[in-house]
Amino acid sequence: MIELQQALLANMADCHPEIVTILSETLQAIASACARIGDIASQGVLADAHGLAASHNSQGEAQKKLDVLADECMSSALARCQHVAGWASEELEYVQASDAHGEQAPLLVVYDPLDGSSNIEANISIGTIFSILPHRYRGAKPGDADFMQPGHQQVAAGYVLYGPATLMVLTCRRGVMVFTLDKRSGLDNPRWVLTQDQVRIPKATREFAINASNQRFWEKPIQRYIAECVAGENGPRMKDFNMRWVASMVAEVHRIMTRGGVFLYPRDTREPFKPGRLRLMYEAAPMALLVQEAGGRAVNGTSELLDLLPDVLHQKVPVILGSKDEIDRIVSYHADPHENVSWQLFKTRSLFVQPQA
Ligand code: FDP
Repeated sequence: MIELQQALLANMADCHPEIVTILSETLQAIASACARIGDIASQGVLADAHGLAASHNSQGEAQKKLDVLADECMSSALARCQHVAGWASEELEYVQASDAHGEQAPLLVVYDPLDGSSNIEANISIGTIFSILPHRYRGAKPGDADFMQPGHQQVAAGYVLYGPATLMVLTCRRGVMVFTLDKRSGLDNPRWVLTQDQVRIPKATREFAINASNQRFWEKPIQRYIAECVAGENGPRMKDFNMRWVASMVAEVHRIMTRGGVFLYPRDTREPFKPGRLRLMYEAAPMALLVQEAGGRAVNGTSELLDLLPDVLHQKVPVILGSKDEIDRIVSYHADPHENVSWQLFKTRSLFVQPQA
């Protein structure tokens, strides 16, 4: 059985040994924090991890107790890691610079500690998403500007899925690996066993995931794509499709990693100044890197998610990702000038930026 450290050594065999050590120790710190989050999540009510906390996050959204506990697990692990100069969390308003390592450490970490919060009390799969970026301007503690890097600068990215099994899906830009947590190994030295290597997302699929209750707010290219899927054998696609919606992006992406599919949280007209629901840095960019490394594609409709430069820390974007043939098709619908005049207006850059409070 190959464990995390050994698997990382083999995966990064072409890298300088110092880089391998830095990345491997950082990923092990994150993996240990996630083992702890998974343990708290699995205790549920017994760990007082259900229900609302008495606080709100930076976006003014009510925080769940598990959001707060998960964030504490991640931030305390990162504060101890000598390779991490700073971190940004979906749950925190500002970036955090490491007291001890902020000036010299080579890495920045961005994370969503608890994805799919609405699933907690229903005991449905939830997850953690993380992204590792270079700390380019060493000698000073990192601030917001240091984190504003496009997704293609990521050194590594991954997610942990707290489902029937706890899985970590990881890329160091050399394909995608899946590790399964051996829950009997305990929390002091959790054992993550490599259970799949070089994951490939099938190019073709007959499955899509979208929150269909928002249909009336979608733009025309998405209306067209979903209508054609739903029309099945009788429509222009001449084949039947299946639909799934877990309401946890980690679980949706993992299903796509397992058997292909398309996940869409598109731009909609509910809140024009919030172009999408998902965050670029905490959710979209790390998932895009994983999907691309597994042979899939991830876009906002017209552009690759990995090319988007964040304007603000908590920027939201439309997310459309998964099996390549379907994403190519959806992009072509967005490019069709007859499809959607309002879409062309939306492409004005100023509308992508959320006004600051
Ligand atoms: P959540 O807010 O519950 O953490 O992060 C956003 C997210 O979950 C995604 O994981 C999920 O795909 C989506 O929101 C669920 O949105 P709906 O409430 O529209 O279903």
